[in-house]
Amino acid sequence: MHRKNYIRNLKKEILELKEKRNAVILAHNYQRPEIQDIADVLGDSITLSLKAKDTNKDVIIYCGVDVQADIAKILNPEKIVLLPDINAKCPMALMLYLDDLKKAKKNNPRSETLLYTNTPTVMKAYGDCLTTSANITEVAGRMKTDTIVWASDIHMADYVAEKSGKKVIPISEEVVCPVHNQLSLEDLISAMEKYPTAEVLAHPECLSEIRKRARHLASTEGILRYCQQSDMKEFIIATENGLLYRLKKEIPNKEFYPASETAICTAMKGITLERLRDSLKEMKYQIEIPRYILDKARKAIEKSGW
Ligand code: CIZ
Ligand code: SF4
Repeated sequence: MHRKNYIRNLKKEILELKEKRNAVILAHNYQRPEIQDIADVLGDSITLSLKAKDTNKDVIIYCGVDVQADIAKILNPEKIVLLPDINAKCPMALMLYLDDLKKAKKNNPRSETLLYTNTPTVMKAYGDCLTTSANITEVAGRMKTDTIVWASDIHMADYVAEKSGKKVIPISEEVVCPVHNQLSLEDLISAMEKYPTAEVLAHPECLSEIRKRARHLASTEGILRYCQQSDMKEFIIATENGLLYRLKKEIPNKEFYPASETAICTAMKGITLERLRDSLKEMKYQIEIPRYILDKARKAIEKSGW
């Protein structure tokens, strides 16, 4: 079959199955273009989580990584939540160990613990608060202690310390998002030389030397809003490159350039149209979370104010 017809039929099949299952398709801003095109809702993890919490559909298909899909289940446990790719595991979350968290809590008994969305779900039973990149300053500000134990990316630890004025103690000095961590200053400088009139926008998971050169730091949704409202016409984007597709599509009168051609998260890209179709067809892979984790994680989210 001609490729175009094949894709058209595949999309038709997905839309029919979506109706049949009474499902909603949520897709992260780092997803492949064809997944973004077929999704009902696009967003960063907090946008998608809140959508999952409020949906009246029976099934939530989460096109993102496992630990984010788990949040959808935590916020709306009565629904069936499906992750179309069993291997969509955030490599940064896999760098975190529960033992390190327990040790850090023991060594800092008077500090509250803040966890990033992209941490193993079992850990979420041990955190006081839970945050995404979009609301991290706000959540850190709500916490009662001036010292915070932090489970996740070390660059985000610096970022939240700068923004909140609190002392932030990462549970491990080795945890980074490999996608943002490989985005080098050399890459950024060469993009800035190539596009001298473009404004630089970066995700807080970037290295400090990148963050310092950015006009604005935000989650992917925050970057999108900034570009919509700005008078500027050209932007260099320092985050996973899936966002560029959405920016170009939704803001066609402006220009967007990647800070690095290699900022691609393979865990996010494992979700394809075929896997999305199979997920709806066979109702796989269903997210299941033990009750004790689910209840504690939901409390941490409520305490965090989202
Ligand atoms: O919080 C998220 O969704 C992440 C990991 C990236 C972003 O800012 O969209
Ligand atoms: Fe994890 Fe980084 Fe990929 Fe996001 S971009 S899913 S934080 S590895």
